[in-house]
Amino acid sequence: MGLLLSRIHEAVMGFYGLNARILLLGLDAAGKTTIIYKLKLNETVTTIPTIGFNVETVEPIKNVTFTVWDVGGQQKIRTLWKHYFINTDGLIFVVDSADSERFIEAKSELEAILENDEMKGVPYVVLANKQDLPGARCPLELAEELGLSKLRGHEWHVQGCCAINGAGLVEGMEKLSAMVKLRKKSRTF
Ligand code: G3D
Ligand code: MG
Repeated sequence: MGLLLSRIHEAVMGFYGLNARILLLGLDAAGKTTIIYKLKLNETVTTIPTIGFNVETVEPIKNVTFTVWDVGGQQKIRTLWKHYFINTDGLIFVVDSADSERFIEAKSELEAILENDEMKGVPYVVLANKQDLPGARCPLELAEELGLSKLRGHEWHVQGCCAINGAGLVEGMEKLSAMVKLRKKSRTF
């Protein structure tokens, strides 16, 4: 295994012992599938098609499961989300940093997710993906565009990344596992 891949693998292992359930969401074409493949979890991705809604689950590595789907546009199916939100420990929200035309859409989808009762207090990492593309907004600019500092009630972090070469994915996973651990710890007391 290459050095980068083994580091990514280790970052996922950082969740070890936690029984963590992680959601990986974002608009279509943000880069979710590419990220999952980069995480080397691709061998057993199962797609479960629901009406207008494809949910991908990834075979757990140790105790960490990833559930992936495209959000956006379909108001009606949002009522289905909550079934997948139950017992979520962390959220990874992927954004195409070069697609500024869809920032407003991404922002409202992220807000809709975080407002769900099942997502109360769940920490999240926004992956500012496609940093390699010309015109990509840097992570801080993206955080500003999405109004992240105004969203209350969640620990969060914004991480620049390039899913194609894997840059930034380790850091993003490490941040998320640290936040998930902290929250789990605080809830056991
Ligand atoms: P999704 O699963 O969120 O819908 P995908 O998104 O993972 O299918 O990615 C959508 C397209 O964006 C793919 O291109 C993919 O290669 C590309 N992509 C993903 N991450 C990056 C990145 O970091 N940089 C660049 N330049 N492209 C990226 P195609 O051409 O296959 O549609
Ligand atoms: Mg996909």
